[in-house]
Amino acid sequence: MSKSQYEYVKSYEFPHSQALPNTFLVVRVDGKSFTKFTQLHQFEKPNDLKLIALMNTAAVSVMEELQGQVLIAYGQSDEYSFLFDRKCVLYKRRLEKITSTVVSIFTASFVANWQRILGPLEMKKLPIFDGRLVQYPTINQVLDYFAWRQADCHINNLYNTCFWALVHDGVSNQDASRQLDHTDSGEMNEMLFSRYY
Ligand SMILES: Nc1nc2c(ncn2[C@@H]2O[C@H](COP(=O)(O)OP(=O)(O)OP(=O)(O)O)[C@@H](O)[C@H]2O)c(=O)[nH]1
Ligand SMILES: [Mg+2]
Repeated sequence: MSKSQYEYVKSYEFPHSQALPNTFLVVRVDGKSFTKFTQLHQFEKPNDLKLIALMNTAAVSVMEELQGQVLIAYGQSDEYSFLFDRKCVLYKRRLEKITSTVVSIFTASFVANWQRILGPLEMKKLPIFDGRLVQYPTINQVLDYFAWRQADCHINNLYNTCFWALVHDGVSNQDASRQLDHTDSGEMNEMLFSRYY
């Protein structure tokens, strides 16, 4: 059978799926429904060191497989961001190819290293990650992007660490969240400082 009659479908692949020239590319992967996923596997709250090690291993796999293409990677919670240089020509800068490859390597490595890092913990549900790619024209925007993710990490971690510290003290989940709703970040910092130092 001739395949030529079908080849016209390729013309539907529009060039807009290509990144603009000379922009920095950031791919961020994020765990799907990890609120449930982490509960199901009873990972330690708010930070499970083994889960963090598994996420880091998956990120290293992305950097290794893509051989020098990723400038830096930054992870927090259930997400990881990967920065590609503005001169990057990987896959002719095709957005879907870059994004799907990063998500695929990350997820495959997460699954492949599960047992080595988490030991006998049974994988009760498939870990799924989504991915998105954003283009930034300037280095200042890239710096602001990573500052934004770090601020997110700080705020969430501060809140979560205080929340679970209160719960460990015997405060109910509801009362802990009610109490923290009336506590600003300075007070949360003080609360943790007095507890741990
Ligand atoms: N127990 C535990 N939970 C974690 C850890 N890291 C991340 N999480 C949880 O992962 C979730 C990440 O939040 P989101 O990505 O906003 O929410 P999500 O449930 O994954 O939902 P979608 O991303 O929209 O699919 C939060 O509920 C975190 O508490 C960890 O080290 N331990
Ligand atoms: Mg998520």
